[in-house]
Amino acid sequence: MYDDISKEELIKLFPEMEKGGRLRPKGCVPRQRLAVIFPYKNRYSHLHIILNNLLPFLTRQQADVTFFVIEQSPTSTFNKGAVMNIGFLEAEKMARFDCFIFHDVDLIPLNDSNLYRCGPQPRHFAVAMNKFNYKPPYVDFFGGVVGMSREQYRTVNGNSNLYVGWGGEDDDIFLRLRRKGFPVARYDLKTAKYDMIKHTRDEGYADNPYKEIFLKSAAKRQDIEGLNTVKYKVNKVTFDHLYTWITVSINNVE
Ligand code: UD2
Ligand code: MN
Repeated sequence: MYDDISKEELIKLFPEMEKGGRLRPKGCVPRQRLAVIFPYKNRYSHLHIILNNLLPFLTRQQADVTFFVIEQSPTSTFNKGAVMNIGFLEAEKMARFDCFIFHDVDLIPLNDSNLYRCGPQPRHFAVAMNKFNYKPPYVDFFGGVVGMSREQYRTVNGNSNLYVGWGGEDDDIFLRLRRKGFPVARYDLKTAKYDMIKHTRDEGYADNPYKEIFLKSAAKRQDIEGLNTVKYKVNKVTFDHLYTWITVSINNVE
């Protein structure tokens, strides 16, 4: 299931999807409507490999889910926190989603009991990964795949937009959650198990050298910087068969 697959093959495999990338079960109306948000830049093959895995997985979980690809313009350094904020805001404009799942484009869930739904606590889904010998790398790890309700994401003021380059944004939102009194929910290591498709660091995605400094002020900044201050421009929206694809520029950088 980790082999490359073309978009055309995927469309043939999942003809029942609705325009804009919505999958929903026949014969029942799920209680939650999910938005899966992929922060994305130049990972075309990963995107289709992950969909080849997530589509059957979420079909088995009887999910009503719409996929959003939020693509940052190619010339600027990737800012995953800002891209996730944009995904949340743009998805909100399209429909009333109950649950937002922010999903690395290279993480494949391995256990069907890892239920993609939101609850009273924000959930960290990707606890155990091949990359870290199927154990969390540290106690407060909140990276990879996480789920939050609309209210939870709004209460913490989303992600910080300051983390340009690799690292830190996941620890920042963990501190935001803690400050607002949200304990994080996690399934056990057998359930919350993932494989990361093997990859090297993307070009132009160097470690953010300021991440430790920013993390010190995470709690102080939280209400004045985040979802309520993200500056962006939508360049194009495409309602494709497999996903709603939104290309964006951040902070006036084309
Ligand atoms: C870890 C975290 C991830 C994030 C990152 C640091 C895990 C499982 N995940 O991932 O959640 O916190 O560290 O910021 O530990 N992306 C692109 N194009 C790019 C760069 C990134 O599409 O050029 C997206 C893509 O969805 C990718 C995600 O951002 O999966 C995280 O980037 P990564 O896979 O390079 O980082 P990684 O594996 O160290
Ligand atoms: Mn990765």
